[in-house]
Amino acid sequence: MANRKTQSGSTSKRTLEDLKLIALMTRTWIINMTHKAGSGHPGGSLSATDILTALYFNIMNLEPKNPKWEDRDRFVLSKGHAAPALYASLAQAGYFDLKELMTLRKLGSRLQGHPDMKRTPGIESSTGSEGQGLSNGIGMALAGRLDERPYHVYVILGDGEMDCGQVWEAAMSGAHFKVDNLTAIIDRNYYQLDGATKDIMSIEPLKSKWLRFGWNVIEINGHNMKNIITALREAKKVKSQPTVIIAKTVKGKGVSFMEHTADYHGKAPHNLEYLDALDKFMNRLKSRKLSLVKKQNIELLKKLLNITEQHLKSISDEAINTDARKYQKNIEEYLNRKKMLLRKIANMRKKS
Ligand SMILES: Cc1ncc(C[n+]2csc(CCOP(=O)(O)OP(=O)(O)O)c2C)c(N)n1
Ligand SMILES: [Mg+2]
Repeated sequence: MANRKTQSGSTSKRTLEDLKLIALMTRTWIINMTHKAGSGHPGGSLSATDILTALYFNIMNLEPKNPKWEDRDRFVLSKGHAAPALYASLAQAGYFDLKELMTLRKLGSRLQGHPDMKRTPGIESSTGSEGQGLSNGIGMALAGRLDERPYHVYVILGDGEMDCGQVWEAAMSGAHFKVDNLTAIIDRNYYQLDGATKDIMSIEPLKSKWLRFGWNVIEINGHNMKNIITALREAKKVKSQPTVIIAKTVKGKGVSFMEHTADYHGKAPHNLEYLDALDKFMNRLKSRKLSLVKKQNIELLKKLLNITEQHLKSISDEAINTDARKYQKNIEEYLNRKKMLLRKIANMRKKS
Protein backbone atom coordinates (compact mmCIF):
# COMPACT_ATOMS: atom_id res chain seq x y z
CA MET A 1 0.00 0.00 0.00
CA ALA A 2 1.31 3.40 -0.94
CA ASN A 3 2.21 5.49 2.04
CA ARG A 4 3.54 8.62 0.47
CA LYS A 5 3.92 11.75 2.46
CA THR A 6 3.73 14.95 0.57
CA GLN A 7 4.33 18.67 0.61
CA SER A 8 1.30 19.32 2.74
CA GLY A 9 1.64 16.10 4.70
CA SER A 10 3.18 15.49 8.05
CA THR A 11 6.74 15.07 6.79
CA SER A 12 6.88 18.57 5.35
CA LYS A 13 8.26 19.71 8.73
CA ARG A 14 6.67 23.09 8.79
CA THR A 15 7.76 24.72 12.00
CA LEU A 16 5.41 26.32 14.48
CA GLU A 17 6.51 29.67 13.07
CA ASP A 18 5.42 28.52 9.58
CA LEU A 19 2.05 27.35 10.86
CA LYS A 20 1.42 30.59 12.74
CA LEU A 21 2.27 32.60 9.64
CA ILE A 22 -0.05 30.47 7.49
CA ALA A 23 -2.91 30.87 9.98
CA LEU A 24 -2.41 34.63 9.96
CA MET A 25 -2.36 34.67 6.16
CA THR A 26 -5.55 32.58 6.08
CA ARG A 27 -7.26 35.08 8.38
CA THR A 28 -6.16 37.92 6.12
CA TRP A 29 -7.53 36.04 3.11
CA ILE A 30 -10.85 35.54 4.92
CA ILE A 31 -11.38 39.28 5.37
CA ASN A 32 -10.12 40.02 1.85
CA MET A 33 -12.44 37.44 0.31
CA THR A 34 -15.58 38.27 2.28
CA HIS A 35 -15.02 42.01 1.84
CA LYS A 36 -14.61 41.62 -1.91
CA ALA A 37 -17.69 39.37 -2.11
CA GLY A 38 -19.72 41.68 0.13
CA SER A 39 -21.12 38.59 1.84
CA GLY A 40 -20.06 35.33 3.44
CA HIS A 41 -19.28 33.92 6.86
CA PRO A 42 -16.18 35.40 8.49
CA GLY A 43 -16.99 34.53 12.16
CA GLY A 44 -17.00 30.74 11.87
CA SER A 45 -14.17 30.83 9.32
CA LEU A 46 -11.90 32.71 11.71
CA SER A 47 -12.67 30.34 14.60
CA ALA A 48 -11.76 27.27 12.52
CA THR A 49 -8.59 28.73 10.97
CA ASP A 50 -5.97 27.31 13.33
CA ILE A 51 -7.48 23.82 13.17
CA LEU A 52 -7.56 23.91 9.36
CA THR A 53 -3.97 25.14 9.27
CA ALA A 54 -2.81 22.27 11.49
CA LEU A 55 -4.68 19.75 9.32
CA TYR A 56 -3.60 21.01 5.89
CA PHE A 57 -0.03 21.98 6.73
CA ASN A 58 1.04 19.48 9.33
CA ILE A 59 -1.26 16.53 9.84
CA MET A 60 -2.92 15.31 6.65
CA ASN A 61 -1.26 13.25 3.94
CA LEU A 62 -2.20 14.99 0.74
CA GLU A 63 -1.12 15.53 -2.82
CA PRO A 64 -2.53 18.92 -3.85
CA LYS A 65 -1.43 18.39 -7.46
CA ASN A 66 -3.16 15.02 -7.49
CA PRO A 67 -6.33 15.73 -5.51
CA LYS A 68 -7.85 12.33 -6.23
CA TRP A 69 -4.84 10.31 -5.01
CA GLU A 70 -6.62 7.34 -3.50
CA ASP A 71 -4.68 7.17 -0.25
CA ARG A 72 -5.09 10.85 0.57
CA ASP A 73 -6.53 11.71 3.94
CA ARG A 74 -10.10 12.96 3.63
CA PHE A 75 -11.42 16.18 5.06
CA VAL A 76 -15.08 17.16 5.45
CA LEU A 77 -16.06 20.67 6.50
CA SER A 78 -19.43 19.78 7.96
CA LYS A 79 -20.00 23.45 8.89
CA GLY A 80 -19.75 24.24 5.19
CA HIS A 81 -20.43 27.96 5.62
CA ALA A 82 -16.82 28.32 6.85
CA ALA A 83 -15.79 27.76 3.22
CA PRO A 84 -13.56 30.89 3.02
CA ALA A 85 -11.15 29.37 5.58
CA LEU A 86 -11.14 26.07 3.70
CA TYR A 87 -10.60 27.70 0.29
CA ALA A 88 -7.72 29.79 1.65
CA SER A 89 -6.13 26.64 3.12
CA LEU A 90 -6.57 24.71 -0.14
CA ALA A 91 -5.14 27.50 -2.29
CA GLN A 92 -2.13 27.97 -0.02
CA ALA A 93 -1.56 24.20 -0.02
CA GLY A 94 -1.44 24.35 -3.83
CA TYR A 95 -4.81 23.00 -5.00
CA PHE A 96 -5.54 26.09 -7.09
CA ASP A 97 -4.23 29.58 -7.70
CA LEU A 98 -4.39 32.10 -4.88
CA LYS A 99 -5.89 34.65 -7.28
CA GLU A 100 -9.01 32.54 -7.52
CA LEU A 101 -9.73 33.22 -3.84
CA MET A 102 -10.96 36.70 -4.70
CA THR A 103 -13.74 35.17 -6.84
CA LEU A 104 -15.54 33.90 -3.72
CA ARG A 105 -19.31 33.81 -4.26
CA LYS A 106 -19.12 35.36 -7.74
CA LEU A 107 -21.33 33.99 -10.50
CA GLY A 108 -19.52 31.17 -12.29
CA SER A 109 -16.76 30.89 -9.68
CA ARG A 110 -15.70 27.46 -8.40
CA LEU A 111 -15.61 29.01 -4.94
CA GLN A 112 -19.24 29.24 -3.99
CA GLY A 113 -20.54 30.21 -0.54
CA HIS A 114 -20.55 26.54 0.43
CA PRO A 115 -18.12 23.85 -0.77
CA ASP A 116 -18.90 22.01 -4.01
CA MET A 117 -17.13 18.66 -4.42
CA LYS A 118 -18.06 18.45 -8.09
CA ARG A 119 -16.28 21.64 -9.08
CA THR A 120 -13.56 22.55 -6.62
CA PRO A 121 -10.30 20.61 -6.37
CA GLY A 122 -9.66 19.30 -2.87
CA ILE A 123 -13.29 19.40 -1.73
CA GLU A 124 -14.36 15.91 -0.66
CA SER A 125 -17.96 16.59 0.26
CA SER A 126 -20.56 19.23 -0.65
CA THR A 127 -21.66 20.65 2.67
CA GLY A 128 -23.60 23.58 4.02
CA SER A 129 -26.77 21.90 5.05
CA GLU A 130 -25.60 21.43 8.62
CA GLY A 131 -25.63 18.09 10.38
CA GLN A 132 -24.62 15.82 7.51
CA GLY A 133 -20.83 15.91 7.40
CA LEU A 134 -20.12 13.43 10.17
CA SER A 135 -22.35 10.77 8.59
CA ASN A 136 -20.59 11.43 5.32
CA GLY A 137 -17.15 11.15 6.94
CA ILE A 138 -18.10 7.89 8.67
CA GLY A 139 -19.11 6.50 5.27
CA MET A 140 -15.68 7.43 3.89
CA ALA A 141 -13.94 5.88 6.90
CA LEU A 142 -15.90 2.62 6.56
CA ALA A 143 -15.10 2.52 2.84
CA GLY A 144 -11.42 3.00 3.66
CA ARG A 145 -11.56 0.10 6.09
CA LEU A 146 -13.31 -2.19 3.58
CA ASP A 147 -10.81 -1.26 0.88
CA GLU A 148 -7.89 -1.63 3.31
CA ARG A 149 -6.65 1.87 2.55
CA PRO A 150 -4.47 3.68 5.10
CA TYR A 151 -6.20 7.04 4.96
CA HIS A 152 -7.68 8.90 7.91
CA VAL A 153 -10.85 11.03 7.80
CA TYR A 154 -11.20 14.39 9.53
CA VAL A 155 -14.50 16.20 10.03
CA ILE A 156 -14.97 19.69 11.46
CA LEU A 157 -18.38 20.39 12.98
CA GLY A 158 -19.84 23.54 14.49
CA ASP A 159 -21.24 23.70 18.02
CA GLY A 160 -24.56 25.10 16.75
CA GLU A 161 -24.53 22.10 14.44
CA MET A 162 -24.92 19.86 17.51
CA ASP A 163 -28.61 20.87 17.37
CA CYS A 164 -29.05 18.67 14.30
CA GLY A 165 -30.35 15.20 15.16
CA GLN A 166 -28.31 13.58 12.41
CA VAL A 167 -25.09 14.43 14.29
CA TRP A 168 -26.19 12.12 17.10
CA GLU A 169 -27.22 9.34 14.72
CA ALA A 170 -23.71 9.60 13.29
CA ALA A 171 -22.23 9.64 16.80
CA MET A 172 -24.04 6.37 17.58
CA SER A 173 -22.95 4.68 14.38
CA GLY A 174 -19.34 5.88 14.67
CA ALA A 175 -19.03 4.19 18.05
CA HIS A 176 -21.01 1.11 17.00
CA PHE A 177 -18.79 0.49 13.98
CA LYS A 178 -15.62 1.37 15.96
CA VAL A 179 -14.58 3.88 13.34
CA ASP A 180 -11.06 4.56 14.57
CA ASN A 181 -9.84 5.93 11.24
CA LEU A 182 -11.89 9.10 11.73
CA THR A 183 -11.40 12.13 13.95
CA ALA A 184 -14.18 14.65 14.50
CA ILE A 185 -13.31 18.15 15.65
CA ILE A 186 -15.98 20.40 17.15
CA ASP A 187 -15.35 24.10 16.70
CA ARG A 188 -16.72 25.08 20.12
CA ASN A 189 -16.99 28.84 19.60
CA TYR A 190 -20.12 29.21 21.78
CA TYR A 191 -22.14 31.03 19.10
CA GLN A 192 -24.25 29.99 16.18
CA LEU A 193 -26.22 31.91 13.53
CA ASP A 194 -27.93 34.60 15.59
CA GLY A 195 -26.94 34.11 19.18
CA ALA A 196 -25.15 32.12 21.86
CA THR A 197 -25.54 28.34 21.80
CA LYS A 198 -26.57 28.37 25.48
CA ASP A 199 -29.57 30.61 24.66
CA ILE A 200 -30.69 28.88 21.46
CA MET A 201 -30.24 25.23 22.42
CA SER A 202 -28.05 24.20 25.32
CA ILE A 203 -25.67 21.48 24.27
CA GLU A 204 -23.77 21.01 27.53
CA PRO A 205 -22.50 18.82 29.00
CA LEU A 206 -20.93 18.24 25.60
CA LYS A 207 -17.97 16.17 26.76
CA SER A 208 -20.04 13.68 28.72
CA LYS A 209 -22.57 13.39 25.90
CA TRP A 210 -19.86 12.27 23.48
CA LEU A 211 -18.30 10.01 26.12
CA ARG A 212 -21.69 8.38 26.70
CA PHE A 213 -22.12 7.91 22.98
CA GLY A 214 -18.93 5.84 23.12
CA TRP A 215 -16.34 8.25 21.76
CA ASN A 216 -12.86 9.03 22.99
CA VAL A 217 -12.95 12.74 23.88
CA ILE A 218 -10.07 15.24 23.96
CA GLU A 219 -10.58 18.86 24.97
CA ILE A 220 -8.19 21.54 23.76
CA ASN A 221 -7.68 25.23 23.14
CA GLY A 222 -8.52 25.44 19.43
CA HIS A 223 -6.21 28.39 18.87
CA ASN A 224 -3.08 26.85 20.37
CA MET A 225 -1.22 25.27 17.46
CA LYS A 226 0.82 22.92 19.66
CA ASN A 227 -2.32 21.70 21.47
CA ILE A 228 -4.13 21.14 18.19
CA ILE A 229 -1.32 19.12 16.64
CA THR A 230 -0.74 17.02 19.76
CA ALA A 231 -4.45 16.22 20.01
CA LEU A 232 -4.76 15.29 16.33
CA ARG A 233 -1.74 12.96 16.59
CA GLU A 234 -3.05 11.37 19.79
CA ALA A 235 -6.48 10.87 18.24
CA LYS A 236 -5.02 8.94 15.33
CA LYS A 237 -3.38 6.44 17.71
CA VAL A 238 -6.61 5.50 19.51
CA LYS A 239 -7.91 2.11 18.38
CA SER A 240 -11.42 0.56 18.27
CA GLN A 241 -13.12 3.87 19.01
CA PRO A 242 -13.57 7.14 17.17
CA THR A 243 -12.20 10.33 18.73
CA VAL A 244 -13.82 13.72 18.96
CA ILE A 245 -11.73 16.76 19.78
CA ILE A 246 -13.69 19.54 21.43
CA ALA A 247 -11.71 22.61 20.42
CA LYS A 248 -12.55 25.69 22.45
CA THR A 249 -12.38 28.63 20.10
CA VAL A 250 -13.49 32.22 19.70
CA LYS A 251 -15.97 33.07 16.98
CA GLY A 252 -14.36 35.80 14.84
CA LYS A 253 -10.89 35.09 16.30
CA GLY A 254 -8.34 37.70 15.24
CA VAL A 255 -10.67 40.55 14.32
CA SER A 256 -11.54 42.30 17.60
CA PHE A 257 -15.01 43.53 16.61
CA MET A 258 -15.97 40.09 15.26
CA GLU A 259 -14.92 38.21 18.40
CA HIS A 260 -17.40 36.62 20.86
CA THR A 261 -20.47 37.59 18.86
CA ALA A 262 -22.85 36.12 16.30
CA ASP A 263 -23.01 39.48 14.49
CA TYR A 264 -20.45 38.44 11.89
CA HIS A 265 -21.73 34.91 11.47
CA GLY A 266 -22.99 35.69 7.98
CA LYS A 267 -21.98 39.30 7.38
CA ALA A 268 -18.98 40.70 5.54
CA PRO A 269 -16.99 43.66 6.89
CA HIS A 270 -17.90 47.02 5.33
CA ASN A 271 -15.15 49.26 3.93
CA LEU A 272 -14.13 50.88 7.23
CA GLU A 273 -14.20 47.58 9.12
CA TYR A 274 -12.11 46.03 6.39
CA LEU A 275 -9.50 48.79 6.69
CA ASP A 276 -9.42 48.38 10.49
CA ALA A 277 -9.05 44.59 10.31
CA LEU A 278 -6.48 44.70 7.53
CA ASP A 279 -4.39 47.21 9.44
CA LYS A 280 -4.20 44.85 12.43
CA PHE A 281 -3.35 41.85 10.26
CA MET A 282 -0.63 43.74 8.40
CA ASN A 283 0.93 44.79 11.72
CA ARG A 284 0.87 41.21 12.89
CA LEU A 285 2.29 39.90 9.63
CA LYS A 286 5.01 42.54 9.83
CA SER A 287 6.08 41.35 13.27
CA ARG A 288 6.49 37.66 12.31
CA LYS A 289 10.03 36.32 12.22
CA LEU A 290 10.33 35.61 8.52
CA SER A 291 13.91 34.36 8.91
CA LEU A 292 12.46 31.26 10.61
CA VAL A 293 9.94 30.58 7.88
CA LYS A 294 10.21 28.31 4.83
CA LYS A 295 10.79 29.94 1.45
CA GLN A 296 7.53 28.56 0.05
CA ASN A 297 5.61 30.42 2.75
CA ILE A 298 7.42 33.67 2.00
CA GLU A 299 6.22 33.21 -1.59
CA LEU A 300 2.66 32.80 -0.28
CA LEU A 301 3.08 35.98 1.73
CA LYS A 302 4.31 37.93 -1.30
CA LYS A 303 1.28 36.84 -3.31
CA LEU A 304 -1.03 37.74 -0.45
CA LEU A 305 0.53 41.21 -0.28
CA ASN A 306 0.19 41.72 -4.05
CA ILE A 307 -3.44 40.67 -4.21
CA THR A 308 -4.30 42.61 -1.05
CA GLU A 309 -2.69 45.72 -2.51
CA GLN A 310 -4.72 45.38 -5.72
CA HIS A 311 -7.90 44.95 -3.71
CA LEU A 312 -7.13 47.90 -1.48
CA LYS A 313 -6.55 50.11 -4.50
CA SER A 314 -9.97 49.13 -5.84
CA ILE A 315 -11.70 50.70 -2.81
CA SER A 316 -12.43 54.24 -3.97
CA ASP A 317 -12.09 57.29 -1.75
CA GLU A 318 -15.71 57.96 -2.56
CA ALA A 319 -16.74 54.59 -1.10
CA ILE A 320 -14.74 55.36 2.04
CA ASN A 321 -16.41 58.77 2.26
CA THR A 322 -19.86 57.23 1.95
CA ASP A 323 -19.21 54.66 4.67
CA ALA A 324 -17.58 57.20 6.98
CA ARG A 325 -20.71 59.33 6.77
CA LYS A 326 -23.01 56.33 7.17
CA TYR A 327 -21.21 55.00 10.25
CA GLN A 328 -20.33 58.47 11.59
CA LYS A 329 -16.58 57.97 11.48
CA ASN A 330 -13.83 60.41 10.69
CA ILE A 331 -13.42 60.54 6.92
CA GLU A 332 -9.83 61.81 6.94
CA GLU A 333 -8.75 59.10 9.36
CA TYR A 334 -9.96 56.35 7.01
CA LEU A 335 -8.62 57.95 3.85
CA ASN A 336 -5.25 58.14 5.63
CA ARG A 337 -5.53 54.57 6.81
CA LYS A 338 -5.89 53.40 3.23
CA LYS A 339 -2.82 55.40 2.16
CA MET A 340 -0.79 54.18 5.14
CA LEU A 341 -1.79 50.60 4.45
CA LEU A 342 -0.66 50.88 0.83
CA ARG A 343 2.70 52.21 2.05
CA LYS A 344 2.99 49.50 4.69
CA ILE A 345 2.29 46.77 2.14
CA ALA A 346 4.85 48.18 -0.31
CA ASN A 347 7.49 48.18 2.47
CA MET A 348 6.64 44.67 3.56
CA ARG A 349 6.92 43.43 0.01
CA LYS A 350 10.39 44.92 -0.29
CA LYS A 351 11.51 43.26 2.95
CA SER A 352 10.01 39.80 2.34
C1 LIG B 1 -29.85 22.01 8.30
C2 LIG B 1 -29.51 23.47 8.39
N1 LIG B 1 -30.29 24.26 9.16
C3 LIG B 1 -30.00 25.58 9.25
C4 LIG B 1 -28.94 26.11 8.55
C5 LIG B 1 -28.66 27.58 8.63
N2 LIG B 1 -27.43 27.79 9.37
C6 LIG B 1 -26.27 28.05 8.74
S1 LIG B 1 -24.99 28.19 9.80
C7 LIG B 1 -26.01 27.98 11.14
C8 LIG B 1 -25.49 28.03 12.54
C9 LIG B 1 -24.17 27.42 12.65
O1 LIG B 1 -23.67 27.47 13.92
P1 LIG B 1 -22.33 26.71 14.20
O2 LIG B 1 -22.46 25.30 13.75
O3 LIG B 1 -22.01 26.92 15.62
O4 LIG B 1 -21.32 27.43 13.22
P2 LIG B 1 -20.11 28.42 13.55
O5 LIG B 1 -20.39 29.09 14.85
O6 LIG B 1 -18.91 27.56 13.63
O7 LIG B 1 -20.07 29.38 12.41
C10 LIG B 1 -27.31 27.75 10.74
C11 LIG B 1 -28.44 27.54 11.67
C12 LIG B 1 -28.17 25.24 7.75
N3 LIG B 1 -27.13 25.66 7.06
N4 LIG B 1 -28.48 23.93 7.69
MG1 LIG C 1 -20.59 27.97 16.63
